[in-house]
Amino acid sequence: MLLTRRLFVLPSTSGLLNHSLASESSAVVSNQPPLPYEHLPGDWKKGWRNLYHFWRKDGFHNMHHLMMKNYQRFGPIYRETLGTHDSVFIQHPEDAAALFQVEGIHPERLRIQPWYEYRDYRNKRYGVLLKSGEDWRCQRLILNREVLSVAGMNRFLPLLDSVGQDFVRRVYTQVERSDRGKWTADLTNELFRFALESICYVLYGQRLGLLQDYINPESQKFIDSVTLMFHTTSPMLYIPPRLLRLINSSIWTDHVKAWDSIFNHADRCIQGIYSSLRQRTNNTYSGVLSSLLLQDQLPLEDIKASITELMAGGVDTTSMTLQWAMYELARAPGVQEKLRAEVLAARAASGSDLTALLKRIPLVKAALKETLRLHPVAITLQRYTRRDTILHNHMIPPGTLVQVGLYAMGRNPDVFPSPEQFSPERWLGGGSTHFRGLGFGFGPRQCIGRRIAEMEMQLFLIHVLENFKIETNRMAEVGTTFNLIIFPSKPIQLTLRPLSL
Ligand code: HCD
Repeated sequence: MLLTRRLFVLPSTSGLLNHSLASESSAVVSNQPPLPYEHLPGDWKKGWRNLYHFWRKDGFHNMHHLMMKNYQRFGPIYRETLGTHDSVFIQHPEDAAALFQVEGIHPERLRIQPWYEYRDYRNKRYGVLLKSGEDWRCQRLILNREVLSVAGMNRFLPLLDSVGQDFVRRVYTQVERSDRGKWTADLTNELFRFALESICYVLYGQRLGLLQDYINPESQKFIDSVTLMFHTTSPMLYIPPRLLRLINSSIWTDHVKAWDSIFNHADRCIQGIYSSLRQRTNNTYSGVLSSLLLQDQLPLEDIKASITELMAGGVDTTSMTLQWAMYELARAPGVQEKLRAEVLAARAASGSDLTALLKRIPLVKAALKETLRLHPVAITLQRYTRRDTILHNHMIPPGTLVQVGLYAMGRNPDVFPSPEQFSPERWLGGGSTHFRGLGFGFGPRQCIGRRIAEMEMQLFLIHVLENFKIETNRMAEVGTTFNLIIFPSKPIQLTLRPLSL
Protein backbone atom coordinates (compact mmCIF):
# COMPACT_ATOMS: atom_id res chain seq x y z
CA MET A 1 0.00 0.00 0.00
CA LEU A 2 2.93 2.31 0.64
CA LEU A 3 3.54 2.06 -3.05
CA THR A 4 0.37 3.94 -3.88
CA ARG A 5 1.62 6.97 -2.04
CA ARG A 6 4.92 6.96 -3.86
CA LEU A 7 3.17 6.64 -7.18
CA PHE A 8 1.72 10.09 -6.89
CA VAL A 9 4.85 11.96 -5.84
CA LEU A 10 5.70 13.45 -9.18
CA PRO A 11 9.01 15.05 -10.12
CA SER A 12 8.44 18.81 -10.16
CA THR A 13 11.21 19.26 -12.74
CA SER A 14 9.26 17.62 -15.50
CA GLY A 15 7.97 20.42 -17.70
CA LEU A 16 5.29 18.19 -19.13
CA LEU A 17 3.67 17.78 -15.77
CA ASN A 18 3.71 21.29 -14.44
CA HIS A 19 0.38 22.45 -15.78
CA SER A 20 -1.41 19.30 -14.80
CA LEU A 21 -0.12 19.40 -11.26
CA ALA A 22 -1.97 22.59 -10.45
CA SER A 23 -4.46 22.42 -7.61
CA GLU A 24 -7.47 20.18 -7.94
CA SER A 25 -9.96 22.96 -8.47
CA SER A 26 -8.13 24.04 -11.64
CA ALA A 27 -9.66 20.95 -13.19
CA VAL A 28 -12.67 23.09 -13.98
CA VAL A 29 -11.70 26.73 -13.54
CA SER A 30 -8.56 28.21 -14.99
CA ASN A 31 -7.49 31.67 -16.10
CA GLN A 32 -5.17 30.25 -18.72
CA PRO A 33 -6.56 29.52 -22.17
CA PRO A 34 -6.90 25.75 -22.52
CA LEU A 35 -4.07 23.85 -24.17
CA PRO A 36 -4.74 22.20 -27.52
CA TYR A 37 -5.57 18.51 -27.73
CA GLU A 38 -2.22 17.71 -29.35
CA HIS A 39 -0.45 18.86 -26.20
CA LEU A 40 -1.82 16.05 -24.06
CA PRO A 41 0.98 14.04 -22.49
CA GLY A 42 1.16 10.32 -23.19
CA ASP A 43 2.33 7.66 -25.64
CA TRP A 44 -0.45 8.05 -28.13
CA LYS A 45 1.52 8.04 -31.34
CA LYS A 46 2.56 4.41 -31.11
CA GLY A 47 -0.65 2.38 -30.89
CA TRP A 48 0.59 -0.97 -32.12
CA ARG A 49 3.95 -0.74 -30.42
CA ASN A 50 2.10 0.03 -27.18
CA LEU A 51 -0.09 -3.00 -27.67
CA TYR A 52 2.98 -5.17 -28.09
CA HIS A 53 4.61 -3.82 -24.90
CA PHE A 54 1.32 -4.13 -23.11
CA TRP A 55 1.12 -7.77 -24.09
CA ARG A 56 4.76 -8.41 -23.05
CA LYS A 57 4.08 -6.96 -19.61
CA ASP A 58 1.04 -9.22 -19.20
CA GLY A 59 -0.99 -6.04 -19.40
CA PHE A 60 -4.22 -7.95 -19.92
CA HIS A 61 -4.18 -8.92 -16.28
CA ASN A 62 -2.50 -5.79 -14.98
CA MET A 63 -4.42 -3.00 -16.69
CA HIS A 64 -5.09 -1.28 -13.39
CA HIS A 65 -1.45 -1.34 -12.26
CA LEU A 66 -0.19 -0.09 -15.61
CA MET A 67 -2.76 2.68 -15.46
CA MET A 68 -1.44 3.83 -12.09
CA LYS A 69 2.09 3.87 -13.51
CA ASN A 70 0.89 5.98 -16.40
CA TYR A 71 -0.66 8.52 -14.05
CA GLN A 72 2.63 8.64 -12.19
CA ARG A 73 4.52 9.31 -15.44
CA PHE A 74 2.15 11.69 -17.15
CA GLY A 75 0.03 13.28 -14.44
CA PRO A 76 -3.74 13.47 -13.97
CA ILE A 77 -4.56 13.57 -17.68
CA TYR A 78 -2.96 11.65 -20.52
CA ARG A 79 -3.75 10.17 -23.88
CA GLU A 80 -3.04 6.59 -24.84
CA THR A 81 -3.49 4.49 -27.93
CA LEU A 82 -3.61 0.72 -27.59
CA GLY A 83 -4.15 -1.05 -30.88
CA THR A 84 -7.24 0.60 -32.30
CA HIS A 85 -8.46 2.28 -29.08
CA ASP A 86 -7.49 5.92 -28.65
CA SER A 87 -8.52 7.36 -25.25
CA VAL A 88 -7.92 10.17 -22.83
CA PHE A 89 -7.52 9.05 -19.21
CA ILE A 90 -8.52 11.21 -16.25
CA GLN A 91 -8.95 10.48 -12.55
CA HIS A 92 -9.86 13.61 -10.60
CA PRO A 93 -13.45 13.81 -9.33
CA GLU A 94 -13.79 17.32 -10.79
CA ASP A 95 -12.71 16.10 -14.22
CA ALA A 96 -15.17 13.21 -13.98
CA ALA A 97 -17.91 15.73 -13.16
CA ALA A 98 -16.96 17.76 -16.24
CA LEU A 99 -17.04 14.64 -18.41
CA PHE A 100 -20.52 13.60 -17.29
CA GLN A 101 -21.75 17.06 -18.19
CA VAL A 102 -21.01 16.47 -21.85
CA GLU A 103 -22.19 12.86 -22.23
CA GLY A 104 -25.41 13.96 -24.00
CA ILE A 105 -28.78 12.22 -23.77
CA HIS A 106 -27.53 9.02 -25.38
CA PRO A 107 -24.38 8.32 -23.36
CA GLU A 108 -22.19 5.41 -24.45
CA ARG A 109 -19.48 3.34 -22.85
CA LEU A 110 -16.55 1.77 -24.61
CA ARG A 111 -17.87 -0.98 -26.89
CA ILE A 112 -16.90 -4.46 -25.77
CA GLN A 113 -16.52 -5.77 -29.34
CA PRO A 114 -16.64 -9.54 -28.66
CA TRP A 115 -20.04 -9.17 -26.94
CA TYR A 116 -21.48 -7.59 -30.09
CA GLU A 117 -19.68 -10.08 -32.30
CA TYR A 118 -21.19 -13.05 -30.45
CA ARG A 119 -24.74 -11.73 -30.83
CA ASP A 120 -24.24 -10.99 -34.51
CA TYR A 121 -22.73 -14.43 -35.02
CA ARG A 122 -25.67 -16.20 -33.32
CA ASN A 123 -28.29 -13.83 -34.61
CA LYS A 124 -29.41 -12.60 -31.20
CA ARG A 125 -30.82 -9.23 -30.18
CA TYR A 126 -28.83 -6.70 -28.14
CA GLY A 127 -30.20 -5.91 -24.68
CA VAL A 128 -29.99 -2.46 -23.05
CA LEU A 129 -26.34 -3.05 -22.16
CA LEU A 130 -25.34 -3.09 -25.81
CA LYS A 131 -27.99 -0.88 -27.39
CA SER A 132 -27.43 2.76 -28.31
CA GLY A 133 -29.37 5.81 -29.46
CA GLU A 134 -33.16 6.25 -29.10
CA ASP A 135 -33.78 2.51 -29.00
CA TRP A 136 -31.52 2.30 -25.94
CA ARG A 137 -33.16 5.29 -24.26
CA CYS A 138 -36.77 4.10 -24.65
CA GLN A 139 -36.05 0.60 -23.41
CA ARG A 140 -33.80 1.79 -20.62
CA LEU A 141 -36.58 4.05 -19.28
CA ILE A 142 -39.05 1.17 -19.19
CA LEU A 143 -36.55 -1.10 -17.44
CA ASN A 144 -35.60 1.63 -14.96
CA ARG A 145 -39.16 1.62 -13.65
CA GLU A 146 -38.85 -2.09 -12.92
CA VAL A 147 -35.42 -2.34 -11.38
CA LEU A 148 -34.11 1.10 -10.47
CA SER A 149 -37.11 3.02 -9.15
CA VAL A 150 -38.11 3.18 -5.49
CA ALA A 151 -41.35 1.34 -6.28
CA GLY A 152 -39.45 -1.44 -8.04
CA MET A 153 -37.03 -1.67 -5.18
CA ASN A 154 -39.69 -2.10 -2.52
CA ARG A 155 -41.14 -5.03 -4.42
CA PHE A 156 -37.97 -7.06 -4.36
CA LEU A 157 -36.68 -6.17 -0.88
CA PRO A 158 -38.45 -9.11 0.84
CA LEU A 159 -37.18 -11.48 -1.86
CA LEU A 160 -33.56 -10.48 -1.34
CA ASP A 161 -34.01 -10.62 2.41
CA SER A 162 -35.08 -14.24 2.33
CA VAL A 163 -32.07 -15.24 0.21
CA GLY A 164 -29.83 -13.52 2.79
CA GLN A 165 -31.51 -15.53 5.54
CA ASP A 166 -30.93 -18.75 3.63
CA PHE A 167 -27.25 -17.94 3.29
CA VAL A 168 -27.00 -17.62 7.08
CA ARG A 169 -28.78 -20.95 7.50
CA ARG A 170 -26.32 -22.54 5.11
CA VAL A 171 -23.36 -21.19 7.09
CA TYR A 172 -24.76 -22.65 10.34
CA THR A 173 -25.07 -26.03 8.63
CA GLN A 174 -21.44 -25.84 7.50
CA VAL A 175 -20.32 -24.82 10.99
CA GLU A 176 -22.04 -27.86 12.48
CA ARG A 177 -20.47 -30.13 9.89
CA SER A 178 -17.00 -28.80 10.51
CA ASP A 179 -17.15 -29.75 14.18
CA ARG A 180 -14.85 -26.82 15.01
CA GLY A 181 -17.45 -24.21 15.91
CA LYS A 182 -16.63 -22.14 12.82
CA TRP A 183 -16.46 -22.39 9.03
CA THR A 184 -13.26 -21.59 7.16
CA ALA A 185 -13.34 -21.68 3.38
CA ASP A 186 -12.77 -19.92 0.09
CA LEU A 187 -16.30 -18.59 -0.29
CA THR A 188 -16.07 -17.72 -3.99
CA ASN A 189 -18.40 -20.39 -5.27
CA GLU A 190 -20.79 -20.10 -2.31
CA LEU A 191 -21.11 -16.39 -3.03
CA PHE A 192 -21.58 -16.99 -6.76
CA ARG A 193 -24.52 -19.22 -5.85
CA PHE A 194 -25.89 -16.70 -3.40
CA ALA A 195 -25.68 -13.98 -6.06
CA LEU A 196 -27.29 -16.10 -8.78
CA GLU A 197 -30.04 -17.19 -6.40
CA SER A 198 -30.69 -13.52 -5.53
CA ILE A 199 -30.82 -12.16 -9.07
CA CYS A 200 -32.98 -15.06 -10.29
CA TYR A 201 -35.46 -14.61 -7.47
CA VAL A 202 -35.80 -10.94 -8.42
CA LEU A 203 -36.06 -11.64 -12.16
CA TYR A 204 -38.22 -14.77 -12.13
CA GLY A 205 -39.92 -14.68 -8.73
CA GLN A 206 -38.83 -18.27 -8.17
CA ARG A 207 -36.14 -19.93 -6.11
CA LEU A 208 -33.49 -22.06 -7.78
CA GLY A 209 -32.39 -23.63 -4.47
CA LEU A 210 -28.69 -22.86 -4.86
CA LEU A 211 -28.12 -22.56 -1.11
CA GLN A 212 -28.77 -26.23 -0.54
CA ASP A 213 -26.46 -29.21 -0.84
CA TYR A 214 -27.73 -30.45 -4.17
CA ILE A 215 -27.21 -27.94 -6.94
CA ASN A 216 -28.73 -28.21 -10.36
CA PRO A 217 -25.69 -28.80 -12.63
CA GLU A 218 -27.19 -26.36 -15.17
CA SER A 219 -26.92 -23.55 -12.65
CA GLN A 220 -23.33 -24.38 -11.76
CA LYS A 221 -22.53 -24.45 -15.46
CA PHE A 222 -24.10 -21.01 -15.83
CA ILE A 223 -21.91 -19.68 -13.02
CA ASP A 224 -18.75 -21.15 -14.54
CA SER A 225 -19.71 -19.84 -17.95
CA VAL A 226 -20.09 -16.25 -16.75
CA THR A 227 -16.59 -16.38 -15.27
CA LEU A 228 -15.20 -17.94 -18.44
CA MET A 229 -16.98 -15.31 -20.51
CA PHE A 230 -15.27 -12.51 -18.53
CA HIS A 231 -11.87 -14.22 -18.72
CA THR A 232 -12.05 -14.66 -22.47
CA THR A 233 -13.29 -11.11 -23.04
CA SER A 234 -10.26 -9.24 -21.73
CA PRO A 235 -7.74 -10.36 -24.38
CA MET A 236 -10.32 -9.47 -27.04
CA LEU A 237 -10.57 -5.88 -25.82
CA TYR A 238 -7.54 -5.12 -27.97
CA ILE A 239 -7.21 -8.01 -30.39
CA PRO A 240 -10.13 -7.84 -32.85
CA PRO A 241 -12.43 -10.87 -32.27
CA ARG A 242 -12.83 -11.18 -36.07
CA LEU A 243 -9.16 -11.99 -36.35
CA LEU A 244 -9.33 -14.61 -33.59
CA ARG A 245 -12.39 -16.11 -35.23
CA LEU A 246 -10.56 -16.34 -38.52
CA ILE A 247 -7.69 -18.31 -37.02
CA ASN A 248 -10.13 -20.33 -34.87
CA SER A 249 -8.36 -19.27 -31.69
CA SER A 250 -9.49 -20.95 -28.46
CA ILE A 251 -10.13 -17.52 -26.95
CA TRP A 252 -12.94 -16.95 -29.43
CA THR A 253 -14.31 -20.51 -29.37
CA ASP A 254 -14.33 -20.60 -25.55
CA HIS A 255 -16.03 -17.23 -25.55
CA VAL A 256 -18.77 -18.52 -27.85
CA LYS A 257 -19.21 -21.65 -25.74
CA ALA A 258 -19.50 -19.53 -22.61
CA TRP A 259 -22.17 -17.24 -24.08
CA ASP A 260 -23.99 -20.24 -25.56
CA SER A 261 -24.50 -21.81 -22.16
CA ILE A 262 -25.36 -18.46 -20.59
CA PHE A 263 -28.10 -17.94 -23.17
CA ASN A 264 -29.30 -21.55 -22.99
CA HIS A 265 -29.82 -21.46 -19.25
CA ALA A 266 -31.40 -18.02 -19.29
CA ASP A 267 -33.71 -19.12 -22.14
CA ARG A 268 -34.85 -22.10 -20.13
CA CYS A 269 -35.64 -19.92 -17.10
CA ILE A 270 -37.46 -17.37 -19.25
CA GLN A 271 -39.42 -20.04 -21.10
CA GLY A 272 -40.57 -21.55 -17.80
CA ILE A 273 -41.99 -18.24 -16.63
CA TYR A 274 -43.47 -17.41 -20.01
CA SER A 275 -45.48 -20.60 -20.22
CA SER A 276 -46.69 -20.46 -16.61
CA LEU A 277 -47.83 -16.86 -16.95
CA ARG A 278 -51.27 -17.80 -18.23
CA GLN A 279 -51.93 -19.97 -15.19
CA ARG A 280 -51.33 -17.13 -12.79
CA THR A 281 -54.18 -16.54 -10.42
CA ASN A 282 -53.17 -14.13 -7.65
CA ASN A 283 -51.81 -10.63 -7.88
CA THR A 284 -48.64 -10.99 -5.84
CA TYR A 285 -45.40 -9.74 -7.33
CA SER A 286 -43.67 -12.46 -9.25
CA GLY A 287 -40.54 -10.88 -10.57
CA VAL A 288 -39.24 -8.46 -13.16
CA LEU A 289 -39.78 -10.76 -16.13
CA SER A 290 -43.49 -11.40 -15.46
CA SER A 291 -44.02 -7.74 -14.85
CA LEU A 292 -42.44 -6.84 -18.22
CA LEU A 293 -44.37 -9.55 -20.05
CA LEU A 294 -47.67 -8.40 -18.57
CA GLN A 295 -46.99 -4.76 -19.48
CA ASP A 296 -46.40 -5.80 -23.08
CA GLN A 297 -44.44 -2.63 -23.90
CA LEU A 298 -41.28 -4.24 -25.21
CA PRO A 299 -40.85 -6.86 -27.94
CA LEU A 300 -40.42 -10.33 -26.43
CA GLU A 301 -36.97 -10.83 -27.95
CA ASP A 302 -35.77 -7.54 -26.44
CA ILE A 303 -37.09 -8.51 -23.01
CA LYS A 304 -35.23 -11.81 -23.26
CA ALA A 305 -32.00 -10.08 -24.26
CA SER A 306 -32.07 -7.63 -21.36
CA ILE A 307 -33.15 -10.22 -18.80
CA THR A 308 -30.26 -12.45 -19.89
CA GLU A 309 -27.83 -9.54 -19.43
CA LEU A 310 -29.20 -8.81 -15.95
CA MET A 311 -28.95 -12.46 -14.97
CA ALA A 312 -25.34 -12.78 -16.18
CA GLY A 313 -24.34 -9.37 -14.82
CA GLY A 314 -25.67 -10.22 -11.36
CA VAL A 315 -23.29 -13.05 -10.51
CA ASP A 316 -19.60 -12.12 -10.35
CA THR A 317 -20.20 -8.45 -9.60
CA THR A 318 -22.00 -8.58 -6.26
CA SER A 319 -20.35 -11.80 -5.10
CA MET A 320 -16.83 -10.42 -5.58
CA THR A 321 -17.74 -7.16 -3.87
CA LEU A 322 -19.14 -9.06 -0.89
CA GLN A 323 -16.04 -11.18 -0.72
CA TRP A 324 -13.86 -8.06 -0.65
CA ALA A 325 -16.16 -6.45 1.91
CA MET A 326 -15.78 -9.40 4.29
CA TYR A 327 -12.04 -9.50 3.65
CA GLU A 328 -11.71 -5.81 4.58
CA LEU A 329 -14.04 -6.11 7.58
CA ALA A 330 -11.98 -9.01 8.87
CA ARG A 331 -8.76 -7.02 8.57
CA ALA A 332 -9.63 -3.47 9.63
CA PRO A 333 -9.39 -3.26 13.43
CA GLY A 334 -12.63 -2.28 15.17
CA VAL A 335 -14.66 -1.58 12.02
CA GLN A 336 -16.69 -4.77 12.06
CA GLU A 337 -17.76 -4.19 15.66
CA LYS A 338 -19.01 -0.68 14.85
CA LEU A 339 -21.01 -1.99 11.94
CA ARG A 340 -22.49 -4.77 14.04
CA ALA A 341 -23.53 -2.32 16.75
CA GLU A 342 -25.26 -0.20 14.10
CA VAL A 343 -27.05 -3.22 12.64
CA LEU A 344 -28.25 -4.50 16.01
CA ALA A 345 -29.59 -1.07 16.96
CA ALA A 346 -31.28 -0.68 13.58
CA ARG A 347 -32.88 -4.10 13.90
CA ALA A 348 -34.14 -3.37 17.40
CA ALA A 349 -35.71 -0.15 16.15
CA SER A 350 -37.29 -1.51 12.97
CA GLY A 351 -38.14 -5.17 13.50
CA SER A 352 -39.28 -6.69 10.23
CA ASP A 353 -39.85 -3.37 8.44
CA LEU A 354 -37.09 -3.69 5.85
CA THR A 355 -37.43 -0.19 4.45
CA ALA A 356 -37.02 1.29 7.94
CA LEU A 357 -34.12 -1.06 8.64
CA LEU A 358 -32.19 0.04 5.57
CA LYS A 359 -32.66 3.69 6.51
CA ARG A 360 -30.82 3.11 9.78
CA ILE A 361 -27.57 1.62 8.52
CA PRO A 362 -25.47 4.47 7.07
CA LEU A 363 -22.21 2.85 8.19
CA VAL A 364 -22.99 -0.44 6.43
CA LYS A 365 -23.73 1.50 3.24
CA ALA A 366 -20.49 3.44 3.67
CA ALA A 367 -18.60 0.16 4.13
CA LEU A 368 -19.86 -0.99 0.73
CA LYS A 369 -18.78 2.31 -0.86
CA GLU A 370 -15.42 1.92 0.78
CA THR A 371 -15.14 -1.63 -0.57
CA LEU A 372 -15.90 -0.42 -4.09
CA ARG A 373 -13.36 2.39 -3.70
CA LEU A 374 -10.55 -0.11 -3.09
CA HIS A 375 -11.97 -2.91 -5.22
CA PRO A 376 -14.14 -1.44 -7.97
CA VAL A 377 -15.79 -3.97 -10.28
CA ALA A 378 -15.02 -1.75 -13.28
CA ILE A 379 -11.52 -0.28 -13.47
CA THR A 380 -12.70 2.68 -15.54
CA LEU A 381 -15.88 4.52 -16.49
CA GLN A 382 -15.94 5.56 -20.12
CA ARG A 383 -17.88 8.09 -22.17
CA TYR A 384 -17.65 9.68 -25.60
CA THR A 385 -17.72 13.47 -25.39
CA ARG A 386 -20.57 15.04 -27.39
CA ARG A 387 -19.22 18.58 -27.56
CA ASP A 388 -16.02 20.57 -27.05
CA THR A 389 -14.89 20.01 -23.49
CA ILE A 390 -12.16 21.36 -21.30
CA LEU A 391 -10.68 18.65 -19.12
CA HIS A 392 -7.80 19.51 -16.85
CA ASN A 393 -7.11 22.62 -18.91
CA HIS A 394 -6.95 20.76 -22.22
CA MET A 395 -9.33 21.19 -25.10
CA ILE A 396 -10.95 17.84 -25.90
CA PRO A 397 -12.79 17.56 -29.25
CA PRO A 398 -16.27 16.00 -29.49
CA GLY A 399 -16.34 12.24 -30.05
CA THR A 400 -13.27 11.53 -27.91
CA LEU A 401 -13.34 8.41 -25.75
CA VAL A 402 -12.55 9.56 -22.22
CA GLN A 403 -11.96 7.06 -19.42
CA VAL A 404 -12.17 7.84 -15.71
CA GLY A 405 -9.59 5.69 -13.93
CA LEU A 406 -11.80 4.50 -11.09
CA TYR A 407 -9.27 2.12 -9.59
CA ALA A 408 -6.57 4.80 -9.67
CA MET A 409 -8.93 7.45 -8.25
CA GLY A 410 -9.78 5.21 -5.31
CA ARG A 411 -6.13 4.84 -4.39
CA ASN A 412 -5.02 8.41 -5.04
CA PRO A 413 -4.00 10.10 -1.75
CA ASP A 414 -4.95 13.54 -3.12
CA VAL A 415 -8.52 12.32 -3.47
CA PHE A 416 -8.69 9.93 -0.49
CA PRO A 417 -6.28 10.66 2.39
CA SER A 418 -4.53 7.48 3.59
CA PRO A 419 -6.06 5.51 0.73
CA GLU A 420 -4.69 2.21 2.03
CA GLN A 421 -6.94 2.46 5.10
CA PHE A 422 -10.34 0.81 5.00
CA SER A 423 -12.37 3.46 6.75
CA PRO A 424 -16.12 3.58 6.02
CA GLU A 425 -16.36 6.71 8.16
CA ARG A 426 -14.58 8.77 5.53
CA TRP A 427 -17.90 8.78 3.62
CA LEU A 428 -19.84 10.19 6.56
CA GLY A 429 -17.41 12.67 8.06
CA GLY A 430 -18.49 15.79 6.20
CA GLY A 431 -15.54 15.80 3.77
CA SER A 432 -16.33 16.19 0.08
CA THR A 433 -17.77 13.10 -1.54
CA HIS A 434 -18.55 14.96 -4.77
CA PHE A 435 -18.00 12.56 -7.73
CA ARG A 436 -15.98 10.24 -5.53
CA GLY A 437 -18.42 7.35 -5.08
CA LEU A 438 -18.65 6.24 -8.71
CA GLY A 439 -18.68 2.47 -8.23
CA PHE A 440 -21.90 2.15 -10.22
CA GLY A 441 -21.14 4.92 -12.68
CA PHE A 442 -23.23 8.05 -13.08
CA GLY A 443 -26.21 9.43 -14.97
CA PRO A 444 -28.66 7.74 -17.30
CA ARG A 445 -26.12 5.10 -18.33
CA GLN A 446 -25.13 4.13 -14.80
CA CYS A 447 -25.33 0.47 -13.77
CA ILE A 448 -28.92 -0.69 -14.29
CA GLY A 449 -28.50 -3.37 -11.63
CA ARG A 450 -27.38 -0.82 -9.07
CA ARG A 451 -30.41 -0.95 -6.77
CA ILE A 452 -30.67 -4.73 -6.88
CA ALA A 453 -26.95 -4.98 -6.09
CA GLU A 454 -27.11 -2.44 -3.28
CA MET A 455 -30.12 -4.02 -1.59
CA GLU A 456 -28.75 -7.51 -2.03
CA MET A 457 -25.37 -6.58 -0.54
CA GLN A 458 -26.77 -4.49 2.32
CA LEU A 459 -29.15 -7.25 3.38
CA PHE A 460 -26.39 -9.84 3.08
CA LEU A 461 -24.08 -7.85 5.36
CA ILE A 462 -26.88 -7.22 7.85
CA HIS A 463 -27.59 -10.94 8.17
CA VAL A 464 -23.95 -11.97 8.32
CA LEU A 465 -23.04 -9.31 10.90
CA GLU A 466 -26.01 -10.23 13.08
CA ASN A 467 -24.88 -13.85 13.21
CA PHE A 468 -21.14 -14.23 12.67
CA LYS A 469 -17.77 -12.79 13.42
CA ILE A 470 -15.77 -12.51 10.19
CA GLU A 471 -12.11 -13.46 10.44
CA THR A 472 -9.18 -13.88 8.09
CA ASN A 473 -5.43 -14.28 8.24
CA ARG A 474 -4.24 -10.64 8.50
CA MET A 475 -0.83 -11.47 7.09
CA ALA A 476 -2.13 -12.89 3.83
CA GLU A 477 -2.56 -9.74 1.77
CA VAL A 478 -4.44 -10.40 -1.47
CA GLY A 479 -3.76 -8.52 -4.70
CA THR A 480 -6.01 -8.02 -7.71
CA THR A 481 -6.11 -9.40 -11.24
CA PHE A 482 -7.92 -7.84 -14.15
CA ASN A 483 -10.14 -10.25 -16.04
CA LEU A 484 -12.46 -7.67 -17.51
CA ILE A 485 -13.67 -7.06 -14.00
CA ILE A 486 -11.34 -7.09 -11.03
CA PHE A 487 -10.86 -10.42 -9.27
CA PRO A 488 -8.71 -11.38 -6.26
CA SER A 489 -5.30 -12.61 -7.46
CA LYS A 490 -5.53 -15.67 -5.21
CA PRO A 491 -8.27 -17.38 -3.22
CA ILE A 492 -9.30 -15.58 -0.02
CA GLN A 493 -9.78 -17.78 3.04
CA LEU A 494 -12.49 -16.42 5.31
CA THR A 495 -13.74 -17.72 8.66
CA LEU A 496 -17.30 -17.25 9.89
CA ARG A 497 -17.73 -17.85 13.62
CA PRO A 498 -21.22 -17.86 15.16
CA LEU A 499 -21.55 -15.01 17.67
CA SER A 500 -23.68 -17.14 19.96
CA LEU A 501 -20.97 -19.75 20.56
C1 HCD B 1 -13.72 -3.31 -18.74
O1 HCD B 1 -11.38 -1.19 -20.71
C2 HCD B 1 -12.42 -2.63 -19.13
O2 HCD B 1 -21.37 -4.32 -15.05
C3 HCD B 1 -12.60 -1.81 -20.39
C4 HCD B 1 -13.71 -0.80 -20.21
C5 HCD B 1 -14.99 -1.45 -19.72
C6 HCD B 1 -16.14 -1.18 -20.35
C7 HCD B 1 -17.48 -1.62 -19.89
C8 HCD B 1 -17.47 -2.28 -18.50
C9 HCD B 1 -16.22 -3.16 -18.39
C10 HCD B 1 -14.90 -2.34 -18.53
C11 HCD B 1 -16.26 -3.98 -17.09
C12 HCD B 1 -17.56 -4.77 -16.92
C13 HCD B 1 -18.80 -3.89 -17.00
C14 HCD B 1 -18.72 -3.17 -18.35
C15 HCD B 1 -20.07 -2.53 -18.49
C16 HCD B 1 -21.03 -3.52 -17.83
C17 HCD B 1 -20.16 -4.61 -17.18
C18 HCD B 1 -18.80 -2.91 -15.82
C19 HCD B 1 -14.64 -1.50 -17.30
C20 HCD B 1 -20.89 -5.28 -15.97
C21 HCD B 1 -19.98 -6.23 -15.23
C22 HCD B 1 -22.18 -6.03 -16.45
C23 HCD B 1 -21.89 -7.18 -17.36
C24 HCD B 1 -23.15 -7.77 -17.92
C25 HCD B 1 -22.87 -8.89 -18.91
C26 HCD B 1 -22.40 -10.13 -18.21
C27 HCD B 1 -24.08 -9.20 -19.74
